[in-house]
This record gives sequence, structure tokens and C-alpha cells, in this order.
Amino acid sequence: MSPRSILVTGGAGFIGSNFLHLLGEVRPDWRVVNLDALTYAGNLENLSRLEGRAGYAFVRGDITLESDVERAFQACAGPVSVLHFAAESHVDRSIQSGVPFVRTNVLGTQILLDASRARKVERFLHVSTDEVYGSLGASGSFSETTPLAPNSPYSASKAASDLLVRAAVHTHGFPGIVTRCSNNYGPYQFPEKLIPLMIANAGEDRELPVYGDGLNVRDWLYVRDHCEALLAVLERGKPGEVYNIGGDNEYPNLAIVKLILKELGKPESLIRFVKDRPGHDRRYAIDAHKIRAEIGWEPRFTFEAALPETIRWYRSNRAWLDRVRSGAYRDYYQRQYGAPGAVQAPLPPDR
Ligand code: NAD
Ligand code: TDX
Repeated sequence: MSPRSILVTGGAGFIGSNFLHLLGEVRPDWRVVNLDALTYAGNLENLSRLEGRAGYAFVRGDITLESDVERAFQACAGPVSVLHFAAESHVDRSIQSGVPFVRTNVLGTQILLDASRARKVERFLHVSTDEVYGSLGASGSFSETTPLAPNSPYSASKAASDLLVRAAVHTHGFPGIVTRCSNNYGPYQFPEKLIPLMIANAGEDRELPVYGDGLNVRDWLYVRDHCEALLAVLERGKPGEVYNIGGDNEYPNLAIVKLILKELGKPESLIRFVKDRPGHDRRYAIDAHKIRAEIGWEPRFTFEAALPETIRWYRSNRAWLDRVRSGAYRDYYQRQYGAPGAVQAPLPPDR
């Protein structure tokens, strides 16, 4: 199956914008509608290269509102597939307040599923996370059959959304697919997440807050590899299946922070050990055999090359980082498009 018309949710966020850039390069003939509410995490500057491009339209809208989802589907042409990134995505924020997470990740996903079923979409790819499996000890890894045991309001809301996709598949024969990925890094990541936060702080000689003992382990994947995996699953994945996505690349947080400092030529004295995250998952590790064997996807980028490349990206896009850190990025939409809810550009007629 090769979808030609795709509705992407959350395309102005970190992974969504990287995916849209990938699509522009490798599937330039696809028609894309990007539905995004532009929460604090959505930044249309990430997509400035796509503006005005034939076949690309942006719809500002909220997946928890049926009317907004309907408006986005109306902007799509012909048979459509859905790629669902939109979510509240930051664990620390979910610990402060779980309600926005339940609203967008759970209610929003159900509203999108219902609208997608009514529209008879060809595929529905739900982008989820390894965090739904909970926390690992020193050994072992998560496979697709590992029981769900989420530990934060964020991961619990993502697990709930995964189960809603499962229920739609089981009950209605809906063409839903779930992917579960490990921690991503790369360009356009909001600097509340570990790697861009540490790069930004080190660049300004500010303290680098490391939670607890710094020995929590994450399995890092370059965002471009994740996006290529998503495209492969969209085109070749089997409806009803779950695919784990990971790069076999485990690092303790402290090691990551030290690598960043070394790369930037900054002293380790900038490291500050701070109070641990409540309920902090100790270790994640993904077993990605299934996607490798069944879809033929492999990560292409090594951490040794892609982490320095990512650091270079943040250093040479200092203006982007400054506008995000100051909040100025939030004016961009108003300046470019005026009234909320506007559709940026009509799609070209069906070819
Ligand atoms: P992000 O926070 O950078 O972006 C989320 C996007 O969704 C933003 O553009 C935001 O405006 C939009 N959004 C939020 N609520 C919305 C709503 N109600 N309606 C419409 N749009 C809304 O997130 P990300 O890091 O790009 O993650 C994308 C997806 O991938 C999420 O579903 C996340 O759970 C999953 N994921 C992320 C990682 C990671 O390391 N970042 C790893 C595995 C899975
Ligand atoms: O200031 C910090 N200090 C610190 O030690 C921050 C922000 C994080 N950390 C630690 C906590 C984690 O062990 O670094 C690790 C990574 O933290 P985050 O970047 O917040 O990511 P994480 O909580 O692992 O979740 C991320 O990966 C899975 C994404 O935010 C999720 O959306 C995704 O599902």
C-alpha cells in the first residue's frame, strides 16, 4: 500500500516536523494535511521550509474537538491514511498535572479514531512509546508482547490510547497499527527534554540539572531513523500489529550529559545533581527484532555521528533556540496566518 494522501496530527512538534521534512524529500508527490493545535510544543517555524508548497496544508485545530478533526478531513483529498503524533509528551509536565494528558492523549485519540473509521481511512498509524511497558532492571528488553505497566500519567495516557486503537481493530476491523519507540533526539526538539536542554544550558554556561544519581538508562534513537521506520510501517506494516522501534543504543543520562559537555568543550563542574523525578523509570530498552525482520527497517545513524551532528544543529540554529526559550516562537502563527483555525493553502485538485 502506498498512501498518496495523508492526515498528520501533531506535525508542528519535534517528531512530526522531522517526519514532514522526510516526506517532502522522499515522497514529494504525497498530499499532506497537518492538523496541529499549536500548544506550547507546536512550533510552525519548524516547518517554514514547507510553507506554500503544493500539496501541503496546515490546519490549526484540536484533536479533542470533533469539528476541528472534521475540518482537517475535509481538507484532505481522496482516500486518506492517518499518522497520529499529536500528544502531550513530557513526563515532568504530566507529574504536575495529568488532565491535559488524558484529554489529548486519550479523548483526542478516540475522537480521531471515530472520525477515521467514519471516513474509512486506509491506515491509521498511532505513534506510541516504549514507556507504556514500564521500567526494566539491569537486564532484559521490551518486546511487543511485554505486558503494559505504565508508571507516569504520561505513559498511562499513552497506554490507554494504544488500547483504544487495539479495541477499534478488534471491534470494528479498523486498520490501526501501533508503533512504540524509544527516546528520540535530533533537530527541533523542545528544550525541556534532556538532550536539547543540556545543549542549551551548557551553551550559556548554566547548570545542567541531572535527576537523582544520573544512572537511569534510556535507549536513544536519532529522529530521522524513527521517521524512516514510521514511513516503512505506514507503507508495509500489517493492520492490527504493534511494532517496537529502537536502535540498541543504551546510555545512562550522566554519560549523555558528559558527552555533550565534552563536545562543547565545557567543564563537568556545570553538572548539578538535583532531586529525582517522582516515580522515575530506571531503564528502558527496546527489542526491535520484529520491525527488522518483518518490515526490513534498520537504523542508519550511529550515536557517535548523530549526537555531535545534533549538537551542531542546535549551535547553528541558535536563533531558533532563543525564540523557543524566550517564547517569541509563539507569535509566528499569528504573524503568518492571522486568525486561528485558518487553512494555510488549498490542496491541488485530485491528480
Ligand atoms: P511534541 O510534544 O514535540 O509535539 C506534540 C505536537 O502535538 C505539538 O505540535 C502540539 O502542538 C501537538 N498537539 C498537542 N496537543 C494537541 C491537540 N489536542 N490537538 C492537536 N495537536 C496537538 O511531541 P514529540 O516528541 O514530537 O512526540 C510525538 C509523538 O511521539 C507523541 O505521541 C509521543 O508520545 C511519541 N513519542 C515521542 C518520543 C520522544 O522521544 N520524543 C518517543 C516515543 C514516542
Ligand atoms: O532536566 C532533566 N534532567 C534529567 O536528568 C530532564 C529533562 C531529564 N532528565 C532525565 C529523566 C530521564 O531519565 O533524562 C532522561 C530523559 O528525560 P526526558 O528527556 O524528559 O525523556 P523521557 O522522560 O525519557 O521521555 C521521552 O522519551 C519517551 C519523551 O519525553 C517521551 O515523549 C517519549 O515517550
